[in-house]
Amino acid sequence: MGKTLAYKILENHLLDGSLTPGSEITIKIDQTLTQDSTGTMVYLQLEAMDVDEIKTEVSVAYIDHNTLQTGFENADDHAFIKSVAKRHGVLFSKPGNGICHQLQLESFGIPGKTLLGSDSHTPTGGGLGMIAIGAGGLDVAVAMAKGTYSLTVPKVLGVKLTGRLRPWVSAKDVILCVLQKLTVKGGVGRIVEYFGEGVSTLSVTDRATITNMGAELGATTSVFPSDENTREYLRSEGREDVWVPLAADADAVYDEILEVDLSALTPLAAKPHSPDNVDTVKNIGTIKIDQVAIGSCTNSSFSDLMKVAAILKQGRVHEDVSLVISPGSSKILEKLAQNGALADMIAAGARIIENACGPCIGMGQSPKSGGVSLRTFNRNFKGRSGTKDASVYLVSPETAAISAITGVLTDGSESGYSLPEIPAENFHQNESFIVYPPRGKKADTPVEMGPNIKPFPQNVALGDAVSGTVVLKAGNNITTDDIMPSDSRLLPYRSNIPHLSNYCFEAIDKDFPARCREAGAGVIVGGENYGQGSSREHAALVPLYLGIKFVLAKSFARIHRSNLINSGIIPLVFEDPADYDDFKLGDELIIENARQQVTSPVLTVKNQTSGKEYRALTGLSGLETDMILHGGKINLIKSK
Ligand code: MIC
Ligand code: SF4
Repeated sequence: MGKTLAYKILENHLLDGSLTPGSEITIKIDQTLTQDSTGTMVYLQLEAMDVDEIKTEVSVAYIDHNTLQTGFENADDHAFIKSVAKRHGVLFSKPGNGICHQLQLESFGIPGKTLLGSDSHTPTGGGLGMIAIGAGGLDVAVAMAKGTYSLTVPKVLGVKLTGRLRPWVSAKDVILCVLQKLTVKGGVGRIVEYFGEGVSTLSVTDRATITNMGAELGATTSVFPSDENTREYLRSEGREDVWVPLAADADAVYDEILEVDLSALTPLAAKPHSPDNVDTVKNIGTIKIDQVAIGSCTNSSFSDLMKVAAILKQGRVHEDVSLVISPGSSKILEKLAQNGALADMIAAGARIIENACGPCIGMGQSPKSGGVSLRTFNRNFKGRSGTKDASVYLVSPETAAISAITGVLTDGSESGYSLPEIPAENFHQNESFIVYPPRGKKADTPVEMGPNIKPFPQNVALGDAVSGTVVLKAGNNITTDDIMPSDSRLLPYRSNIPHLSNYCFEAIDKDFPARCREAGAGVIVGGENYGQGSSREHAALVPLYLGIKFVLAKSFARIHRSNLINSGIIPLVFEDPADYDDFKLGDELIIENARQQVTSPVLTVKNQTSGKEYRALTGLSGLETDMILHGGKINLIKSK
């Protein structure tokens, strides 16, 4: 039986377990990446583990999220990360170098290698033929310390690409189409692997746009073959020597197959407030827009921005529109400056902002009240832009640029504007933004710890009985942005869990923190796909700090579920989803004989308020059970 590419790479890295969907394996991790908003926790944890020497081939610490520096907090975090990176031989990418995923692709990604990153969009590396997985910070710290990562073997969903994209239709429309078909939970428990003759029509950066937004499907990761286009991309980056050809066997068997005819696609948009709320630009109609934001780890490549410049050159930004552009990396910005494209953008009325995440994570550029914003980003969750009542649509760079000129959502193919072919360019590595500390045994250099950096909360071993009050009853598709909001106000406090705890679930229920404090011990009841979105472990650490003991939901998103377990909070799934309706705020719940019950696949939760009993699925692997028993991953590691 032929093998999928995903399983071939996993097999090459397999250290323990067998490649059977649903079972637990441990794989070797070749590379790690961190970014600053999750990175302070990662490096606090790495320091706490007292590691002698990191085990990865290359580990990079990027600064790209918290670059506003409105107070000392961000700069203190940068200094802390830099100092710990230096001790452990972790490369440090300075603020201004660009967005972690774009930079990893350009400078470090290697086909066939594994990458673990403390950011949910780490699968961007799948565009180069890597198995690149997003994880909580603690998992990344452990991957650096031990060179390993444990995961549940996903199924492989094959996406067969046929045909070729027409002008004004691009990679963003491909992934929006897949999201429309599969929804934000369609990828849970799956690796999405692209194959078919359409693959060769897509460049590496097109592929990276698609694998990047595989995160929005909830997939473990997404992967493309490594072919001549991959070689061409690596050559353009001066790294052809790392190229290897990789593909699935011709007779590979996929668990499921989805077919996408590239020729049949038209420009698409994800409407407010979910990346799977997709329709054609034509069907949505010519809605008036206030803001256009081009950039983010999804769509900030050189060719994306060259297309934008070519479109803008044919007109000027509409008088009612604010257009902001953030290039993906310093190299891209440098090249745009050299070849004149930057001048074309500025002449058309674009505002050029820093090469960083910026508006994508609400660090500036919030739209006006009730405003309509078109963004080339990957998430349009309510309030994420920093404006609660804004309507954010996710679109391709082509659709964004043409709409910035017309002032209304526009299908470029019907606009009369032309879209030239973008010639390939060669890049040189810009070393000015990277600090290379020596590799080897941990150096005895000091750790720089600013006053905003507080210790992270730690759980205690599981008790014989676990009880708590229902402090929140949440609906479906709760995001980590809902659980622990992040914007220019709160991102500077990613190293300060006590401060963040005052804002947990702020937009959904502002009384949540007070209710938790009053209850002492709390339980969250959730719907489907609880915890979708980012990898931020703050969405588990803050609830831990507020006394949450377990979460009882209809289903969980992958990374958040792992983060809960790493923190010693039990994620339980209703055996009968209809039981959800029975629970209400203030119910007193108890799991009796918890230490024994968590070791079996199903346990009993007693509602002491109603007197009823409910069956809940634990779904814990052997390792996960151990973590829950010990009160989290760090305690488990310490116990060994
Ligand atoms: C995001 O896009 O939501 C983030 C900000 O990059 C997060 C990481 C974080 O919350 O720090 C992610 O995607 O994991
Ligand atoms: Fe940064 Fe946005 Fe990408 Fe997250 S999704 S890494 S905030 S650009």
